[in-house]
Amino acid sequence: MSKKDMREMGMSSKAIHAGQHSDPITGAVAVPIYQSSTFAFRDADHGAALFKGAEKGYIYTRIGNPTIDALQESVATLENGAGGLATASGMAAISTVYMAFLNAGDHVVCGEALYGPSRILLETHLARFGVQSTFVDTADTDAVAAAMKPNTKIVYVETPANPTIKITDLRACAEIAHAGNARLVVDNTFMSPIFQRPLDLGADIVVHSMTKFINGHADVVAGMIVTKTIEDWKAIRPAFTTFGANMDPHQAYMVLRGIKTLNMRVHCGQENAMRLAKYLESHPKVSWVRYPGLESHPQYELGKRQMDGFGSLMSFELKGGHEAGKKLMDSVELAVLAVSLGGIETLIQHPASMTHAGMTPESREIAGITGGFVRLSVGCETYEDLEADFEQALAQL
Ligand code: LCS
Repeated sequence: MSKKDMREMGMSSKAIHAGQHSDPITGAVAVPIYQSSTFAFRDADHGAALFKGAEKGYIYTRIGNPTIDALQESVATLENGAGGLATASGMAAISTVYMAFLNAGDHVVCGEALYGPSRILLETHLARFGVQSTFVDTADTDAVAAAMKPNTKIVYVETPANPTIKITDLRACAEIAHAGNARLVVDNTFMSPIFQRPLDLGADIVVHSMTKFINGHADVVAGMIVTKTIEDWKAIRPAFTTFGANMDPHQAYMVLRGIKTLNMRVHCGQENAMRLAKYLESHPKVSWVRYPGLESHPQYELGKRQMDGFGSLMSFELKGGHEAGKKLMDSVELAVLAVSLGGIETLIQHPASMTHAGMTPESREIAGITGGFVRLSVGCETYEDLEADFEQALAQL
């Protein structure tokens, strides 16, 4: 099937088939793991032609590998992008985009509440190289516009954001970024391409922690960059290969295996999340629940407009504060107390003492991450078992 035909298919067909062609030599249906660091040249002329780019082929796995290529094509097709670059981790994807496009003296507008290290990367590390950043609530598009400077090169947005589940208007942010000659980079980890395709909404680059939904089985750390244009893909590649952000072929094989069931998993998780969000919202020990599928979400209408689903991530606040937050962590039995998210299993964590403990207390307060704040990634277990687990755990508070 040609690449063009695949792009016209439904999401499940894409997830199962895009990039995952039968092996031309053996007919293997599953993409083989080309676990080789280097590739032999037929002769000196062949080697020279590959280096010159006059002939297509493989040289060295940091630069290209057939198993990794299959995954790049798979995710780029799902995201409607021109090309993908698979990285060792989600953080490697984000830092590679920055390394490719930023120079000393440039400026980034970034969401104030997002995955902790994504902020620390700018605040602590890129600042050492003369890159300035302004952190704003990107759900407030006026604040994004006000933060733009003549030297702003990137607007970086996570939507829904980790862990506040705030939603950012991607079309509006794309317009603001482009009016200032900057690129809009979107972390699409929380939605996966099944529920949100930022490139279709005007973004220039999507990054993923594929550690989460795309792989989905809590057994791989991996990332991906997808560009809207082939020019941006070519512009990122030198930083990608030189800084060494590439993944390993075995990692690529694992993610290719996981991605086949992406569509089913995210729909199953969403169904459980919707029911559990309603249950938690009506529970007397819970002050509020933030889930994009609840009409009580302040940006419910925006979410419905720009997303094809609501996902399975939510946050909620316990009335009992920090102590209740920690007690709930120790009381759940089926939900697993662990960081990360987007796996087939339900994961729960306490951001104030775990993922977002590295933020200053002031930044946490601005972001609304209180002591009683809980983040929940709902998996694909039998719903009744999940509700029963929360029933018994909340009874212990
Ligand atoms: N982007 C988002 C939205 C994330 O949630 C994470 C990791 C990353 C990027 C980084 O990806 P990694 O390098 O780990 O593949 N989020 C985590 C979390 O919330 N708990 O543990 C990891």
